[in-house]
Amino acid sequence: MERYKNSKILFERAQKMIPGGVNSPVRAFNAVGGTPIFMKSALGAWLYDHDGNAYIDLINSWGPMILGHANPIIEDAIVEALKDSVSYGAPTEKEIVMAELITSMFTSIEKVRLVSSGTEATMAAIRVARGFTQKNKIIKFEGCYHGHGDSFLIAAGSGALTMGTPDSAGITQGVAQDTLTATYNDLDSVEKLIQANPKQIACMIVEPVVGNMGCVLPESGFLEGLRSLCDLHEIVLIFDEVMTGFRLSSGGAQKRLNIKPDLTTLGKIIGGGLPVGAYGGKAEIMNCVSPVGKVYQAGTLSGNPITVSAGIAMLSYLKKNQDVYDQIDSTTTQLCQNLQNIINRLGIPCSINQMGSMYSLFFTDKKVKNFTDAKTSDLNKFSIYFHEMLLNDVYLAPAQFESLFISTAIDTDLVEKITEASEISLKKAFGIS
Ligand code: HOZ
Repeated sequence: MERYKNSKILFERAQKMIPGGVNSPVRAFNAVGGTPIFMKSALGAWLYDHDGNAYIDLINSWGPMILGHANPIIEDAIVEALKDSVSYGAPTEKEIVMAELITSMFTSIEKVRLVSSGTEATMAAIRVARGFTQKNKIIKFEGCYHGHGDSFLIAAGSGALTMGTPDSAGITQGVAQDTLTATYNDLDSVEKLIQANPKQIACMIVEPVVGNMGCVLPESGFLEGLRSLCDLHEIVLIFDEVMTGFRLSSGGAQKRLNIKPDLTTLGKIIGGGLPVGAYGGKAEIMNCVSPVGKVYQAGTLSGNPITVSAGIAMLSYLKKNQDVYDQIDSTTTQLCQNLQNIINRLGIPCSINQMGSMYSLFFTDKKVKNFTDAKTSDLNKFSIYFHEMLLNDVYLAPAQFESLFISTAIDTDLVEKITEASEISLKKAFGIS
């Protein structure tokens, strides 16, 4: 029987009403070819599709399912909260608990505002930075992705890069000219932009550890250099921790790397996987936000009681159980070591980037430090590898320019299974018998 028969039928049906048949472009499989797989359910480490196939999940909803799928800690909190109605459009005590949890775990965040997605969080953060500094321009980094706000769809990573549209259509020239683009891990490129635009730069936004051109790590001194430049030139430093927050440590990448930004954006995991976002940071900056200050930002579903209940359950668990990080970090290190052994043994041009429970296997022998390096990857070979991994029951991000995320549900037996699948798939991609 055709392995993806029902997914194909669903994809045909979806394309009649939904652009490209998907509600987020990367899912369409354009980068790897073939039919997107329609998921029906998930439990622990496993995803189940509409054809009865099971896959070990290495995306974990792009990060938040850190405790695996359908985890009772999160699900019980949601079920309990459902009894009290799903939305009020009025404040609740739970929002305070959530804010207390976030500010206690991220020491750079003195005040925080909840929103409904990471995109909303990043859009609001740059507006606040502009309101605070009374300056207009922003610096972002080529290949970094900060959601689909207009200002960020210039040299963007993730799906925008994968679809070949890093500079999106529909962005006005006015918006585009206020977005300046620097090279990740290259402080000179940042200094040049600051010098060419004196007293005009409101903020700099960066993924402290990049997930959206594949996993790319900051070199020693890079984030420290950004911090110093921002201090010197009165620029607000924003860390986009929508993917890394509560994943690379209980205090995100900033705690792990010991650098404090002025503002931080969060998402995904702070709702236990439900739609959510947050931005926060220094009180003097956050006090610009309405109704205290003049920067307007609002939302009926901001601080939604179901989302917040799931988020409180997730963050409380992570706060009390720091060993979660030891576990997922060591699982990921073991898996990456196994992959490196295969690469060495087969003598193939691949390289691996890893920090904590995030990693990418790039189809290039270059050590990937920025967007230009990431683009040297052999995307055809990645596609062959991706499909062979699916046949061997492992679900990867359907694009080279994405990070993978490990959950606590992936144990040593599953690491072995992923390793075996990887060896078979790499051999297939490189035509090795
Ligand atoms: N832009 C997301 C990852 N970097 C993908 C979102 C999705 O397709 O679900």
